[in-house]
Amino acid sequence: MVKNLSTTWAAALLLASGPTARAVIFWHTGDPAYNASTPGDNSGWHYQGAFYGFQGVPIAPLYFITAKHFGGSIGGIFYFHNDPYTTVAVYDSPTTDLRIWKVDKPFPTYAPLSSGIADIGATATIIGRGRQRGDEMIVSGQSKGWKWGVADNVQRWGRNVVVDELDDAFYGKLLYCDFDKPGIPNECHLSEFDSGGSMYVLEAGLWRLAGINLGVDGRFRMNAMDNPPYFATLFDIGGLQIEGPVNVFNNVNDTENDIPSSFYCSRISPSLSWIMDKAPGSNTLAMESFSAWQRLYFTPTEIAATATSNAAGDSDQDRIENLLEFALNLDPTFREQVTMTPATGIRGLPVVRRENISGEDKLTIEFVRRSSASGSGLTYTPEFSSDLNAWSTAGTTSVTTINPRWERVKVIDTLTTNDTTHRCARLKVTLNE
Ligand SMILES: [Ca+2]
Ligand SMILES: [Ca+2]
Ligand SMILES: [Ca+2]
Repeated sequence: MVKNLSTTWAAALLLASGPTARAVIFWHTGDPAYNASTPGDNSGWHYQGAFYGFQGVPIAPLYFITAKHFGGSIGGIFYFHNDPYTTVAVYDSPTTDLRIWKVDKPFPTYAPLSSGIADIGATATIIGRGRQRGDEMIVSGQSKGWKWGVADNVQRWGRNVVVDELDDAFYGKLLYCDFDKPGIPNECHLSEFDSGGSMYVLEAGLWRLAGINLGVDGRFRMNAMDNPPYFATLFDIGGLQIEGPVNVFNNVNDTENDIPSSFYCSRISPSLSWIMDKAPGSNTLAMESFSAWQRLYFTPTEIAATATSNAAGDSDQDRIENLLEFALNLDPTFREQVTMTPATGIRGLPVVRRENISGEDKLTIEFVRRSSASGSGLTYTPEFSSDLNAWSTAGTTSVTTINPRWERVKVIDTLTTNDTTHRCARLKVTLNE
């Protein structure tokens, strides 16, 4: 593949068959345990399943998507939160590295797909199970990045900014990110065994699958004596040689500015019609009941141990019961008490404020709510009180649709600061499942 940067050079790739994407690697730390648990923001982590040491993502009741290039065969087991699904059929994209597998029983829920409108320039969440960071690479006294380290198959997440789409003659339309120094918080690169892992972008209030990890730039060498060539996680390839066609190496000038290496994901949006054809039910929002949601965060063993996973449970010990984690778009496996951002928030505890409304000071309560069409079985009841004893549901309610699953609700109290000296608001959530 050829990408035009400040210099033009050819890039080879592939994160599985030989060098295919494995674990996420970071600019700012080589700690192999870093970001090996949920980011807590529902940005895709819980949709990742395990398949042959790689990953895949459920996209419809009976289908998951992954990379083609690492292989697999019918009868292979896909593990979704330790729940085994047996593959019964496979469909290969004719123009990309995407591959869809059919399984023997339905997934409880599945990932929303990106339409493509928010991909370019997005701060994406990248998830994979690839290698650790290896030895530092020094060229002419300057640090350039790191060679690949050991493979540990640990699922990690990072972030990067999607630079652009690239049309590759062999792999079709790709999204790519540059590994910048220092980049954004959690700036990451990919390596061998990250293949089949995923890129998610935030679109219309939901993190959606935008790409499947494919490959990286490389191989590299310092000069013809530097044998054999290798893959590396480089924030500056200046002064090195990069492989174009196999075994043909091109010099990259060492300029004043760093020339970052990149990683590539097979872009989902140009393949949507193929995906919907092969995976009926994909590109829709799954109906999400409490029991379906439980299986997105907990293993069958944890669900059997009901005190961990049931509505009253609080497995992450953040004092927010699972029912409220479900109702307010929180992560029941991530310990935090975050309040929703007024007017724009998509997750968090209700925000209660005193606001000046048309010249009078009143209490308001604002929260995210699962829509009645989303299958949640929840009822949300905001209430006001002057004495914590008598509670009233009276108020002026406005509802903003975020997406078909979520809406933002704001209720303005009927009383003003002239009517009462004390006023409180609360949100009651009940499950009618
Ligand atoms: Ca970057
Ligand atoms: Ca909790
Ligand atoms: Ca939590």
